[in-house]
Amino acid sequence: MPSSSAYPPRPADPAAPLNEISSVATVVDHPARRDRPVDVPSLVASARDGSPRAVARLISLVEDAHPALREVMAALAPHTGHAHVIGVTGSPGVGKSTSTNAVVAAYRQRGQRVGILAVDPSSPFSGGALLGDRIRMQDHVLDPEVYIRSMASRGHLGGVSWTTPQALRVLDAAGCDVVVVETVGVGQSEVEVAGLADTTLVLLAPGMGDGIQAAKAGILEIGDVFVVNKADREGADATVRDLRHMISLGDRTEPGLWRPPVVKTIAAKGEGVDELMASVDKHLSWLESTGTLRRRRIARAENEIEAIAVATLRSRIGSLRHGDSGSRLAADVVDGHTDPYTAADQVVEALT
Ligand SMILES: Nc1nc2c(ncn2[C@@H]2O[C@H](COP(=O)(O)OP(=O)(O)OP(=O)(O)O)[C@@H](O)[C@H]2O)c(=O)[nH]1
Ligand SMILES: [Mg+2]
Repeated sequence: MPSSSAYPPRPADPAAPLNEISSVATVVDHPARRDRPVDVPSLVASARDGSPRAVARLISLVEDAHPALREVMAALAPHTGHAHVIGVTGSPGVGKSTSTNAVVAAYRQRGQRVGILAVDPSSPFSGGALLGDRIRMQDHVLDPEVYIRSMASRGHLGGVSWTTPQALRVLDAAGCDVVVVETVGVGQSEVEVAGLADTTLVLLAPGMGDGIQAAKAGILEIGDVFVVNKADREGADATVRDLRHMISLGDRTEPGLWRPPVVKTIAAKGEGVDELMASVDKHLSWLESTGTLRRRRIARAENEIEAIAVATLRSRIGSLRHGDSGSRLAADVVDGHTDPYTAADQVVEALT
């Protein structure tokens, strides 16, 4: 796949597996699917037993914002909180999928169950991204202890902040020890997805101005471990040096704070992956020993609650809009009988 994952949204790839595309397309085209009954208890039980099909169906329910989701999340709740969530972010083509593949292989060698979530916040289709990821992560496609899933997260109900945490819950409850979230696409969404992880890996490649680029994108603040991938290319050491320098200028050098290490890798050859794993392990120990893990997760849950609450309010406002009282209020504003602030107050009152 070329690194064209940003804009415009790419069309669904006709060669991608059908169920992946249809789970997205039906949201828009066939609302009837939302009414299909779901046997939540047995679906959840199958997912907990390790059925990839059940896990996939549960994530489709998330993507579809299916009415059964409330029951699903209630059933999953007691089984969550175990998985270490690792976010992988960086510019298109920097080697996120290749690195994910290598990291997942290392976890599999430790006998851990792994989930991989490729999130594309910029596209309402997941088909195109999936094909590329499947190729890059082909080492694991047939491994029953690895769940790979691409997710579209734009198009309904509020994007990344709404869908990704819920998909993470599914994978967590399904017994994953580790979930790797790769962000496809660029921009603010990288930062957003970093907020969902316990440990965020920021990937860079050697090249002019990469460091400056990183500082600009606010990426210096979100990285827990920096990875200079493609170290087989010229300039890797300079990029490492630049990054270390910039980190040392930041405010993360106080004692007790985590000082992000910079690791050099050639993901395509698996070089440097041991060191990367050691850094990730060390970060997890730090998270646990300082109580930061719990604090981060509480902050995450706050965001998640807010996203769901906002989505709920928005959909209620939506139904109001299509009702009589909505258009009456609007007409009053147009006719000068009331002002938009007063009208909005009435809408908010009606919701609560
Ligand atoms: N030379 C070199 N190439 C690499 C290395 N790691 C990955 N690549 C290549 O870089 C290209 C992009 O790698 P991906 O892993 O797909 O990158 P990505 O960041 O996931 O890309 P998007 O998901 O499209 O943003 C592929 O052709 C890889 O084979 C490396 O260490 N050295
Ligand atoms: Mg990728």
